[in-house]
This record gives sequence, C-alpha cells and structure tokens, in this order.
Amino acid sequence: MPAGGDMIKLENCLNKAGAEIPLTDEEALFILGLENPLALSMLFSTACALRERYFGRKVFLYGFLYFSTWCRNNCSFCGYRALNSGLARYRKSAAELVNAAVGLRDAGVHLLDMTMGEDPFYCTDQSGEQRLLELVRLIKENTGLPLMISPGTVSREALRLLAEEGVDWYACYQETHNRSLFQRLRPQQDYDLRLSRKKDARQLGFLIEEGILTGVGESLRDIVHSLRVMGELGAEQVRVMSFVPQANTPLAHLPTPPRSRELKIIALMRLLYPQKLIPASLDVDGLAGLKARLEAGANVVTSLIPPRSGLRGVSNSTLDIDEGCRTVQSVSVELARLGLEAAAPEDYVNWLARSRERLPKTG
Ligand code: SAM
Ligand code: MD0
Ligand code: SF4
Repeated sequence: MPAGGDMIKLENCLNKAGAEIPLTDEEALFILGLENPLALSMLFSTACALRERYFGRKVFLYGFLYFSTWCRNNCSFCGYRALNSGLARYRKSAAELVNAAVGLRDAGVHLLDMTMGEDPFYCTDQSGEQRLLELVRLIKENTGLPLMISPGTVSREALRLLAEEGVDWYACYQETHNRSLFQRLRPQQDYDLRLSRKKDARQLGFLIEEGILTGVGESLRDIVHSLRVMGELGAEQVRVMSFVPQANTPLAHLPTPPRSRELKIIALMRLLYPQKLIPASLDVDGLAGLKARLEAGANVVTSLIPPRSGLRGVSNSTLDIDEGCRTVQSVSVELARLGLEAAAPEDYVNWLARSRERLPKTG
C-alpha cells in the first residue's frame, strides 16, 4: 500500500487527467516514479478510460515492411548499424515486397509502414530518390492502403516528393531529446537536422510520428521533456520502445529495462494526449507483450509481419514472425480476449481525414 499522501496525490493527478486538465512536469515525474501495483493499476485504468473516450474499443493495426536492412549510420543501439559486419542483410525485390504488402492488406491491416535503414541505394541523390518513389508508387497502386514512411533523415526534397506521391505519415524517432544522450545514441548525426525534418514533413502535409527509446540512460526528467517536445511538434502518433540489446553493437551489454518503465510511459502519454495514436509494438516482446501495452493505454498494434516472407523487425527482429504470431489473425484473438477489436478499414481512413483537416494550413 503506498503512503496515504501519495495515494491522494495520485488520485488528484488521475482526476485531473480524466478531466483533461494538463498535468505539471512534477506530476508527470511522480507518475513515472510509481511502483506500487495498486497505484499502477489505477494509472492504467485511467489511461484506458481516456483511450475509450476517443477510440471506443477499436484498435488500429499496422503492417511492417522493413524493405532494406542496409544502413550508412552507426547508431550505438541498433543491429543494422553500418559497422555490424556480422549480419546478413537484404534489400527486398519489388515483387517480394508487393507480395507481402498485398498479403497484409488482404489480412486486414489498416496501414503499411515502409521502413529502411538509411540506405543510399533508395534515397540520397536523384536516382536514389527515384527508387524509393518507385517502390512507394508500386505499393500504393497494388494495395490502395494508407502509407507511413520511415526512411530516417532524408532530404526535404525527398520528403516533398513522397508527400506528392500521397504518403500519409513520416515516422522518425529522435530516441531522446537530451542532446548529449542523442549524440551517444546517434553518433555523427545532427540532432537539429533530424528534428527539423519532422517540422518540414509537417509543413509538407504529412502526419508525423515521434518516438523515444527507454532504458538507454535517460532520466525521468528527460522522458517528461521528450513527451513535451512530442506535443509541441504536433505529432499525431507518439511511441516509446524498450531498448533491446543487439549483438555486435556498442550497447550489446546494456540490459533491457524492466517493462514497467515502458508501460508507465505509454500510460503517461495517454494521460497527456488522450487523442493521439500510441503504438503497442510487437517488435519488443512479441504477441506475449501485447496485453500489457494495450492495458496501459496503447491503441495501435505495430510491426505485423507476414510469416516466412524473410522480412525482419528491428528490436526483436525475428521473434514470433515465422510462427505466425505477428499476424492479423493472432492479434485479433488477443484483442477479443481483452474486449477490444480491430477497427474497420473505413474507421482508419476517416480518422486520417479528420486529422488531416486539423493540420495547420500552409502555402
Ligand atoms: N533507419 C530509420 C531510422 O533510424 O529512423 C528507420 C528504421 S529504425 C531501425 C526504427 C527505430 O527502431 C529506431 O528509431 C529505434 O527507435 C528502433 N530501434 C532500433 N534498434 C533498437 C533496439 N535495439 N531496441 C529497441 N528499439 C530499437
Ligand atoms: C515497430 N519495429 O513498429 C517497428 C518500427 C518504424 N516506423 C517502426 C520501430 O515496432
Ligand atoms: Fe540505421 Fe535506423 Fe538503425 Fe540508426 S536506427 S543504425 S539509422 S537502421
């Protein structure tokens, strides 16, 4: 049982959040520091009530196409970093990708997230940009689904062309908004450039997703600061993923954090931003990790990957894929158990249209 004073403080915070009165930084920090099981279950049920207010029992499902695992960067946390020579890499052919995309569409995903390492083959110069655009066009023509692109820090011009092609979302995660930690996580990358690309994308008419990693040496204050920046950016989708150590990387020996940390951040995001999309990624703990993330207030399941397609994830890059546990079918069974259901395709399309109407008008 937490001390009486803390219980009153918690009830106060949760009442405020329920009334959608903004929490102070100190209140957000207090929430991130909770450990008592009763306090956590109160937190999670408030987060779920807020989710239900705006999304009912409906959850969105995102298919994941990691089409190139080649990367020019050397993020210290990522197995796809350029210096990792111990990795068999791939670039998927257009035919393989269309096949996977159509399979995901037919199974019922609401969106396809086209993700790559920062692979110059697809995007940096004129011809590179052409390859990425051709791939996007092909997937769009063959599926008609809404698209998210996660290409890393590409040029503003590349983003402009992708927007013209009708891509809905630009996902690009800062990982942290503490500049010195950013430099350790993303050495030789420019903090301001990465952040400004998201602002460019917003101006170009994209919806944007911002995200952080947890368990990489950030403080609770850093997390609260990140959540504020996400709000200022106007990101419609905000995420947190627990760091999962990768072989042959500088952070290979850093342990993965206890999951309560990610769950508290998901719940706090929901308290601060009841209307935003918040992913429960299958890429961290597979299907077994879905329940806790949804019960913390997430409302999008990401990283659905077709079995035996040779496509990989990122953090737990092969977990559950070939077993067929990252499919619409398996996820739907789990949703039903939790009293939730996959939204209808038109629900997602309508959500997108409404969100686009709220974008600041430019030009
Ligand atoms: N290359 C692009 C980029 O970096 O923006 C897009 C793909 S990148 C692999 C997508 C995200 O995966 C990263 O921004 C990071 O948040 C996450 N990620 C990478 N390695 C991870 C790890 N070891 N544990 C958890 N998440 C990880
Ligand atoms: C996910 N592994 O959704 C994916 C990835 C990239 N936009 C998303 C981190 O969990
Ligand atoms: Fe490359 Fe993205 Fe991995 Fe960094 S996180 S090494 S940019 S794939």
